[in-house]
Amino acid sequence: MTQTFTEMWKDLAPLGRNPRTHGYRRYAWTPADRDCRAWFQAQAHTRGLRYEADRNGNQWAWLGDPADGDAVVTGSHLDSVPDGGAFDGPLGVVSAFAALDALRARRARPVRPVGIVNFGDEEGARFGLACVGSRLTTGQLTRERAHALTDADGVTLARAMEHAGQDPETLGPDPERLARIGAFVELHVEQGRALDLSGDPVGIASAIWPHGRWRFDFAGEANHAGTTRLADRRDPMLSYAETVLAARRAADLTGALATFGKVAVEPNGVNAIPSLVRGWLDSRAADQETLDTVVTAIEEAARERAERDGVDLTVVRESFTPVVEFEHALRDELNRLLGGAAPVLGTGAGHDAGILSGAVPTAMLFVRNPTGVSHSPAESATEDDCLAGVDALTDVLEGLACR
Ligand code: HGY
Ligand code: MN
Ligand code: MN
Repeated sequence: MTQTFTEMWKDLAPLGRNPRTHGYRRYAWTPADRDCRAWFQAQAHTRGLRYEADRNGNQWAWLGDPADGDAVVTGSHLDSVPDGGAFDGPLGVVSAFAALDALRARRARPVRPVGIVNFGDEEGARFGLACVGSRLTTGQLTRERAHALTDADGVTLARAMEHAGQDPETLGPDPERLARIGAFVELHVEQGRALDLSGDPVGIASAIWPHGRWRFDFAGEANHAGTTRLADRRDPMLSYAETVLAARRAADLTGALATFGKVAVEPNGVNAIPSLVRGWLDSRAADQETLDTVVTAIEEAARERAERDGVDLTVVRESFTPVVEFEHALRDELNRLLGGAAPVLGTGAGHDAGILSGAVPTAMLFVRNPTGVSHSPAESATEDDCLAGVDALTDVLEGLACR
């Protein structure tokens, strides 16, 4: 039996949810990820869709034959950040299945293949790099680099994939698959309050801010916390702390965003001065120049302080996504299909749609988030708004695929 939006949502809800925090921990190639993938495959099967798992960890469900080309694809991702919310990613996948059901209920006849996708490892919560499935597909991430990605326990992505029964040797660009896609539309919960403020349940994306992740390694000297004179210390925690404050100041001054949200300390003992503090900077800005300015300012502040502390600093840019301006023709077409009144919004959040945008015409729909909170268990959207999102996506699929 085909499930409704609400039934699918209920079915998916317990998978990978931590009982203590109520947040999701759906990391790539873990049992929670496997359960989400099984859920996707089952949804494809109950609808009689053609199911494929590709070489790069993405799942596809097809109405019609993708080999016919010029396909209209929708979907998002099912993985999460550490203790993420229920909506970021899954809303786009569940809405995709529900919209396809609605298309069928309308007796709309697609003249183009319609695909639903679950992109693998969008958040990069386990291996540190976001949008792994879509980056591999477009060639923005090489197999060699992917193989070397390592989680916090030292497990490589290649090992984790093998463990999950996926062959890591076949990772790599998939131009044939991309060539079959005529349009990709990702529906996503809004990760801000623009729609709440404008009073609209659904909006359309204009652009994604340029953004990236930088790893700051502060290397000092481990020593006894009770016997080492302050003057004799080479304490990387001090350099790190100053850098976090400098990041906030630089972001404030430039109108950019800069966040240290993840930190690792060695040896991580209460009574030991750390030998190493490793902090990850996530920074985003409306334009490239501002992003360069803020990251340079943070790095300069970090170097200055590290020198004073006798600490060695290495900064590595682990990932970067340039500004994405979604294709205007497709964006305008979506606007027309939705009655011409949907607000058009930019976003600071990254998405597989952004990665794909260099290879295929891509657009995004946003569904109102009443608090704007995201990447947290408090992330939310009302059921009415979710259903409005499904309606909008159905109109878009009908308009694009059923002419
Ligand atoms: O981090 C991001 O912007 C996205 O949600 N992956
Ligand atoms: Mn996210
Ligand atoms: Mn997302």
